Amino acid sequence: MDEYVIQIYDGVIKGDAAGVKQNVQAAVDAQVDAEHILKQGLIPAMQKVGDLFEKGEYYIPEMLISARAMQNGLELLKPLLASADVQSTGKVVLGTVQGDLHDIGKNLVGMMLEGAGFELFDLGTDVSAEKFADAVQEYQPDIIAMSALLTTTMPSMKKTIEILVQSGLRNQVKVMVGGAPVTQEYASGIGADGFAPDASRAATLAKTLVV
Ligand code: B1M
Repeated sequence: MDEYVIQIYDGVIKGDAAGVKQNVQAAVDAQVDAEHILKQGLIPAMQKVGDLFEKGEYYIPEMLISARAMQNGLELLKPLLASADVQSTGKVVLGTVQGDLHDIGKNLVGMMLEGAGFELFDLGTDVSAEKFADAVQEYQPDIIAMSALLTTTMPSMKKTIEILVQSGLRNQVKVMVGGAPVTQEYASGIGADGFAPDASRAATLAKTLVV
């Protein structure tokens, strides 16, 4: 049974999307538990990819390719995980803030979060403060994750936190921020709960925010 899982793990690290899909399907057909495939194969593999990125052995393209391979496998598992009511690591509402259309980094953060076992609600780009607040009420997430790539759109992160405070929602959700112009200092200044400089560390940070 673990033969499949080893191949899935190796496939994600190598970024072999077709191989991962094939092996996840073969494992499912062989009645390997979906949660086992996720927790012993896909999640540890993405953790390893994150480690390689943080050590400077993998770069953004390798991480993206691995994340896509992971997602190929995850898509097959999602319906099985949902019907088995498998506990996720937590729920995250993710989006690029208002006025900002950059989504490559945000998508990578989303993939790493899914790779870490989070249930993801991706609101896309150009997400207003009000839309983030509405999503907190609708999805009841543990975390709101905001990305900004433009210096001019960073204030929208502050505005979102203010709207959460005004609507009485701030205490029920953690807020994490990131994106090339964002710094730890800025995050602390606007009252965010955390900042991560890259997608790998975003997944690590999210895990610490839900314990
Ligand atoms: Co834009 N753009 N762009 N652009 N663009 C930048 C960001 C810029 C730095 C280029 C430059 O001038 N050197 C500059 C911003 C300057 C600034 O304000 N600081 C800029 C500009 C000015 C603009 C326009 C205004 C240009 C114009 O029209 N005059 C315009 C704005 C449009 C808008 O958003 N309203 C614009 C448009 C575009 C394109 C549409 C052409 C395209 C976006 C395509 C897309 O995303 N679908 C684009 C691109 C591609 C870039 C560059 C070249 C690359 C950005 C990228 O995807 N990087 C960029 C210059 C550069 O970086 N070399 C640039 C790769 C990605 C993986 O990294 O997004 O940083 P990044 O994400 C990282 C981390 O930041 C972190 O993790 C990710 C992975 O490790 N991270 C998080 C991101 N979000 C996080 C959230 C977290 C935690 C970590 O927690 C929640």
